[in-house]
Amino acid sequence: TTQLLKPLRLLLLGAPGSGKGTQTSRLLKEIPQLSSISSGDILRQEIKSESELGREAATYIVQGKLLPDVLITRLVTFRLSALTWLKPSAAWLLDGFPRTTTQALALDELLKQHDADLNLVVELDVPESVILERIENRYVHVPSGRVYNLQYNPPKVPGLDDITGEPLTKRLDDTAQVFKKRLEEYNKTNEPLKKYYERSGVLSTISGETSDIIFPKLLNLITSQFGD
Ligand code: G5P
Ligand code: MG
Repeated sequence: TTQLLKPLRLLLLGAPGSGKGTQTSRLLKEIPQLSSISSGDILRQEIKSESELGREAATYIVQGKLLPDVLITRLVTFRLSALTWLKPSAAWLLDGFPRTTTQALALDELLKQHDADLNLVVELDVPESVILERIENRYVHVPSGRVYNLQYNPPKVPGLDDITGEPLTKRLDDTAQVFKKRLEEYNKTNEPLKKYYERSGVLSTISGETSDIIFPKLLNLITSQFGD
């Protein structure tokens, strides 16, 4: 495992299917000090529990559209504030939020009030051509956010989560048609968001066709800046 000497506050960017969730679970395993929040996982849990918010979120998600900034920002910052994440010493990573510059500004504002900041933003750059197949073979365990792929990392028992033995499900938005829409949304919002983080000097890009290629590069980047 890896020890951090400085608190890492990382945001992972990347197209749908680029491996944000996959890299998140590997980092959590490798760096015990880290916690994570995934906006998509939170929304899928809300949908599963049939909350009012979940019902509203589902109307956007099934169309591959982003939720309104106000709604998602309220949801994620509420979770951030409920944890001890706003202490300057906390080390954490975000997957899927912020996704627009409006969301980025709102998060920065909140962090600034607590003398904290995002200190690393990493874009996972994976060719679109290899992503679609991943999505069609993806199964998820909603309560934990664990992701599987029937070829790449299949569950030990078909259809069941490795840890809890609970059933896996398909995501509502993992069809070829909705995926296309999600990619379009990503391509629209990602450039301005990247520019925003480029200006504050925290943006890095890691390219690779597989998560196995990307992970060591990502870990290297983190240890060179935050490790011993
Ligand atoms: P999400 O949930 O944030 P996306 O679209 O950003 O969803 P997604 O699809 O969750 O991202 P990922 O996390 O980047 O992709 O990828 P992953 O799950 O780790 O990997 C994909 C699959 O490939 C898995 O099956 C994995 O096992 C497999 N895999 C990984 N690596 C490899 C490899 O090297 N090789 C192979 N063969 N397979 C591999 O957002 C969903 C929706 O929620 C709303 C929006 O509606 C959004 O569309 N939302 C927001 N709306 C507004 N603002 C926000 N901030 C929002 N956040 C969420
Ligand atoms: Mg994900």
